[in-house]
Amino acid sequence: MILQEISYFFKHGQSEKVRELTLRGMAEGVMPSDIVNVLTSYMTELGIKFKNNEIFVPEVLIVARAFNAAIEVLEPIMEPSKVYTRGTVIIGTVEGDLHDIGKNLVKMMLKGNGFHVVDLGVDVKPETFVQAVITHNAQVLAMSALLTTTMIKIKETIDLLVKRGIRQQVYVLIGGAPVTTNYAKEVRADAYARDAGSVSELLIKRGFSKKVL
Ligand code: B1M
Repeated sequence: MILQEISYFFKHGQSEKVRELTLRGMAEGVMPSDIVNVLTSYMTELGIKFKNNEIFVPEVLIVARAFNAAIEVLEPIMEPSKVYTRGTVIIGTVEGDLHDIGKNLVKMMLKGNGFHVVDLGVDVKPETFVQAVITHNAQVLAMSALLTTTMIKIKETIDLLVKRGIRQQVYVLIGGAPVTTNYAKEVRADAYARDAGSVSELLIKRGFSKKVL
């Protein structure tokens, strides 16, 4: 019932209602993943309408805000243990790109799986990513790109890591709708993850294991 209510208000872009119902859902023991599934399945529908010019940027933006309102409630619940970390991840959406829903989901999953995450937000310049890797001595750099026109920024960031001589120190993980395994190979990223759920699994398989703080 509560999932249906969340779905209804989400489709109508009512952020406050979505926030309130997500809080209520948590109190009533609803699984966070069930709420995320309700939200993401509608985002796919929305994408088709957007592509077909049935809805426009303002409507999409309103729903995106409602999505992030739910994630803000769910994120602290997914906070990692205070006694261990699997490493530091720098995350952001590449320069020129304002899409942050997928990136926020990836962040939430990483945190929930014990990674320390530094979120640089959206429209992140290659230089900013590289500086953050150095400043935080990060083990992983996670870049999200949703536009075919901004994917190139992933390559530019990796090239800059090479130029600064730190490419080997950081594991580069990329994702986002237009990104593929082949693209990851082409730009010499270490890995591509198809969805937020597979990111932590992939990193843990690659040896990012728990370190006691
Ligand atoms: Co934009 N947009 N948008 N948009 N938008 C797309 C991406 C588009 C495919 C829509 C379409 O035409 N069908 C299209 C891109 C076409 C292309 O390049 N091939 C598009 C366009 C064209 C644009 C504008 C140019 C439109 C315009 O202004 N005329 C403009 C660009 C603005 C900019 O960024 N500079 C624009 C604007 C916007 C809004 C601001 C209105 C809004 C974003 C709001 C926000 O994010 N806060 C928006 C939205 C919401 C979308 C759609 C509808 C939904 C994206 C989304 O959030 N999906 C999208 C259509 C679509 O994707 N179906 C579309 C839900 C989310 C959970 O999925 O982000 O794919 P996604 O994340 C997935 C995976 O990709 C993966 O995990 C998630 C699932 O678990 N993932 C990673 C993502 N990042 C990852 C990183 C990883 C690993 C996995 O490791 C690091």
